[in-house]
Amino acid sequence: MSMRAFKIVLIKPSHYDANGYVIQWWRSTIPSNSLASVYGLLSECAADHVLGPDVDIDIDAFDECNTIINVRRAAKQIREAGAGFVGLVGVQSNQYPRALDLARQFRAAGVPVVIGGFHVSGCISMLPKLPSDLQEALDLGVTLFAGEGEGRLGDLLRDIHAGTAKPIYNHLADMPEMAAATLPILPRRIVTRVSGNYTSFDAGRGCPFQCSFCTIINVQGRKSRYRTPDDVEEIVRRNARQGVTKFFVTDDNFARNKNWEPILDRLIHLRENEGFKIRLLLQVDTLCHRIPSFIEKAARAGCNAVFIGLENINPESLLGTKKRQNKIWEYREMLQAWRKQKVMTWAGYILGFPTDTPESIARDIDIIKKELPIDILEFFCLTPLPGSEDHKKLFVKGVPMDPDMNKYDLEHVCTGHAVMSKAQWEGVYRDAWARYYTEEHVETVLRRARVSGINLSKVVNAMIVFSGATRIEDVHPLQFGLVRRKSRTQRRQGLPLENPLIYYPRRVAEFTGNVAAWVRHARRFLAIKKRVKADPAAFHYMDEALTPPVAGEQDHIVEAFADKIPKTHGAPTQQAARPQAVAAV
Ligand code: B12
Ligand code: SF4
Repeated sequence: MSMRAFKIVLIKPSHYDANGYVIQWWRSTIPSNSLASVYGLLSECAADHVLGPDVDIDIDAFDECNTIINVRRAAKQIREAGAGFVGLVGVQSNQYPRALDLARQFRAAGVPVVIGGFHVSGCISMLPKLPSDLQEALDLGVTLFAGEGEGRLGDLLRDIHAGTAKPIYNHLADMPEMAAATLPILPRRIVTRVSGNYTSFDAGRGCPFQCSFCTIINVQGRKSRYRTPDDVEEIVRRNARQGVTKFFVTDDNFARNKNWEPILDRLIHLRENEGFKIRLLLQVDTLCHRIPSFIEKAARAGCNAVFIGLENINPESLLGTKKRQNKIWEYREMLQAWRKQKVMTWAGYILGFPTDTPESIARDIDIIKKELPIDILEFFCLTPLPGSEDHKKLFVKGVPMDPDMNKYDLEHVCTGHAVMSKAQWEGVYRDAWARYYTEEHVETVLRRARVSGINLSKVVNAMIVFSGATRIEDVHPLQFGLVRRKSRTQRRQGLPLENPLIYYPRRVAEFTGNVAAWVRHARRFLAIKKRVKADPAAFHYMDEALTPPVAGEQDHIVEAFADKIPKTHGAPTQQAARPQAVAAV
């Protein structure tokens, strides 16, 4: 039988920096689970010969965060194969302008293009009409894929192969079950482009909560869906066979995964009885410490860093966004429970809730530093992300929002604020990083790590990256990688290509300047680490954040917000804020 070819090129687009250059690195730091998922689904289609026994499906996958895409070569490969398409994968709103620029080039070369991910799904799920940027894609002849791919990609491939692909595939009304869903696995050659050879998988999707700034509930639904422990074990075993044992579990809240315990038990078994060197990065909520054995088992299963959706410490702000599940009076106990298991804690903090002012934010960061034993804190601007309730409300009311989706990366201010001007809000974002990562606080965090037995190198390295990424590279740490790459020829549509004689000398100066800044910055933090390591007193360090809460006594953090704590079940009884407690921070 003579074989025909069908070539698929998957690209996870990055996004543009302030000068219109693609943000990409020699090595990225966080793997793309969307790429792993879609690659897994298409590999299954290839193995099942969904286009017939005589059609050979060949798939390439690239994460643009760590690879410069050669558009001409990819288009040529598809044309030479005689059939195929480019899939732009997991496209978030901030990546959509870049995706559209790539799509434009591929369409000009006559190649079919499909775009999937949160921007397409979020807009189609929430907005009363198609926004102009999605319409622009349709006008280019691009296919939009809304909803999840599990169980649907065979039909899509058959349509593309037959030349009958529809403009829009909308599967949002029908969420696929995760039990026995296809496994998200990338080949080792793609995983090794991520620093530390981390890969990822989602053990579940959907979230029962209702935060108004969140897109997840409107795209993946409020009903939680889970992979089986068998499938998770298989993901780990198959990755381990190719030498990959470090995983970012991308569930927005693994603590609410119904199968968390059997999954962790399997991983514990693999580590303790079969010698797997598993490392896990988990995302959890602020109430996870209430689940018996959860934290202990997570640590035994290899979790050495955990991301906690703290979002804010002001109960009024949390309530305003329907984040009712965050109970600030339990934060310290929860953080201490992770420290007891020697797990590094990493929390996200959102700036720009309606009641926030520059002064209140500065005060809140100081409270956190003094009273909560968090290691890494990262900041975001509250952003009306397409797909969220916040975005829908503003869109429907016609409230001005920045039309440039490239800025919806949570580092830019995209809409107005009740109290702060745009400049104030932007200033607050910049200052927040500097306010948290002072040398004095780096030392405090390292002393806390020393006394808690948390790996000092891991903490200091993370602090170097999180405090330096925005200042030195002007990118959020979640977009950071090792050694910035900048292709002169891959510039945002509408911006001119710069003269090489001007571009390259400037680029060399910028690159060497940044390397020198990183070296200086790292040296300062490493000197602090050396000092803490050499100090025997560090083993007996104690401060308010490390002091276990005493039953019946109220924390300062609770006192500071006493009048804002809603009367909900389990909340501490309201008392007037003690003036000296507020003054102390
Ligand atoms: C893991 C994660 C990351 C990781 C990795 C990214 C990734 N996509 O894997 C990291 C840490 C890098 C990251 C960073 C950011 N993230 Co993020 N991230 C997530 C998270 C938690 C999981 C992503 C995931 O794996 N989902 C599961 C996959 C399988 O779903 P999916 O991408 O939708 O893909 C399915 C379908 O859409 C479809 N599909 C997707 N692509 C394609 C392509 C084709 C051709 C087809 C046919 C089908 C198809 O099939 C897939 C399988 O079913 C999501 C929340 C969530 N629950 O999804 C947020 C989320 C995607 N992130 C978000 C944001 C805002 C960011 C940041 C901008 C903010 C920040 N500073 O944190 C940065 C930006 C970084 C950058 N510019 O690259 C938002 C995006 C919202 C929006 N409207 O854009 C989300 C939804 C969270 C939220 N706050 O609401 N993120
Ligand atoms: S922000 Fe987190 S907790 Fe809130 S609805 Fe979204 S996924 Fe759930």
